[in-house]
Amino acid sequence: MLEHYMIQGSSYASHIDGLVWVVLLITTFWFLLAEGMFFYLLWRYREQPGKKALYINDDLEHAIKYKWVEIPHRLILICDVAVILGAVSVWSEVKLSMPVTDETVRITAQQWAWTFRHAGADGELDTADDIVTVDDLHVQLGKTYKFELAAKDVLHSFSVPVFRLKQDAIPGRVISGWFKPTQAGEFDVQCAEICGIGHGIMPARLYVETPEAHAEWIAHPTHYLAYKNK
Ligand SMILES: [Cu+2]
Repeated sequence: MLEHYMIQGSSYASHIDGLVWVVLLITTFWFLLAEGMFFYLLWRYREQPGKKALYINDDLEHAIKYKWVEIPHRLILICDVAVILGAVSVWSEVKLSMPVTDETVRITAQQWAWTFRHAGADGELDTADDIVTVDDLHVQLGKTYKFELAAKDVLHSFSVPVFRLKQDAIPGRVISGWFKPTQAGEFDVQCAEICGIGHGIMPARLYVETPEAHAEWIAHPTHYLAYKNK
């Protein structure tokens, strides 16, 4: 389902993609320019009868050095600063800030399954109507979720490609983060940290549902239901 990976399914997915595009365009531009110049010079100054090769050391004329080394160097530094500013701004939005959230979902990773504790009808965790599932995460389109990610045994990584979200789960720690789904549908979740022999069979499904469909699921939860009303 490769086309799923093109879907920008969260509020910040397009910001992360934008950053990747900026890096790709900048590096492609400089790569093509540098390689183009390299091959042009190879061709232009190839062996020619009667012409002796010059030995050139670091003692270049200042003007040549400025033109070929310092100008590109400064231009690339400007590109670096642009990438760093973009990266810091996206990192701070996705990882360092916690917006006002509507609901919390608790995610527990273990060898080799994901357990999701959903708030249920009251929107509150740790109450009687929580819905606990294994390998199925149900969220409502447009709601902002806080997640609390834990690992029972070893390192795992909660990866949701359509959200452009990836977060390590570390034993002994509860790591908070957030996401806001913006596309309804059924998507992949995959453990993205080698966590033992069953690592490759540690996927889960993400269901992003319209408010009506989500309310319907809360009323009649299906899919690997672990327990309800407990
Ligand atoms: Cu894992």
